Amino acid sequence: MITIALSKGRIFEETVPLLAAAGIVPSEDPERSRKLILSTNRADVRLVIVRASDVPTYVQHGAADLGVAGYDVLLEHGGAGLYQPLDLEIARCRLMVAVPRGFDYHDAVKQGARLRVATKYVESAREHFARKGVHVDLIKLYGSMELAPLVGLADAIVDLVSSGGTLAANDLVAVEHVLDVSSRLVVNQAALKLKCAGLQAILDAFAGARGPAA
Ligand code: PRT
Ligand code: MG
Repeated sequence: MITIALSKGRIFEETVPLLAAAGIVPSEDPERSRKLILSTNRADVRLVIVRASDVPTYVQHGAADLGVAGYDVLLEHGGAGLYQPLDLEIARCRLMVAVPRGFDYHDAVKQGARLRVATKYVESAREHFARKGVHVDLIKLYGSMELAPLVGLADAIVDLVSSGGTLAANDLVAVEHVLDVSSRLVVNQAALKLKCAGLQAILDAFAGARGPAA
């Protein structure tokens, strides 16, 4: 049995065509079903539906053989026990520093100000501000980062941006690029040895079906 860990939403939707290229068709839509284990058209392949940030943990411990996870999530997890053979070029976005419209971030940095930065991505943020020599106090949040500067919890946020609509709706502007994000295939290192033939066929199909390499 091969177990593949996916999160609902954009990752699931953008992985369906890659699964199809490997001859794998989920038997149910996770948006409609409450089941957390989904069977597929193949008796030897099943899907498990987990939180996006939990995908690396399931694969690391071998509860899933394969998974699809955002690079943002992988950087926070650290990647221990994971083989990362493929950038799937899906669920693309950018990790950005954003501030309320009218706050002069670059001037504050130039003045050597100590900034309070709210984010879910503390590892990536810490590394970014250290590289830039910016003094920050990081405040860990689990969601709705956009709210933090609006109610005085933080001066800035580090969050994912795709269309920019969420920042604009909350009167925030992106002021610095941290990194480009897309989702990657992750594989349990032991499983790759034990289930080599089955997993390699899926890896090859995914590699052939993904978008043009960046
Ligand atoms: O939702 P949940 O708390 O369960 O977890 P999650 O938010 O990590 O999961 P999900 O499914 O929302 O995201 C899974 C992966 O998709 C992330 O790990 C990213 O790698 C990738 N991705 C791509 C995004 C976005 N684009 C994105 N726009 N993840 C989140 N967003 C959010 C962003 O945080 C912000 O709140 O969408 C909002 C901004 O979008 P725009 O279009 O308004 O700019
Ligand atoms: Mg989300």
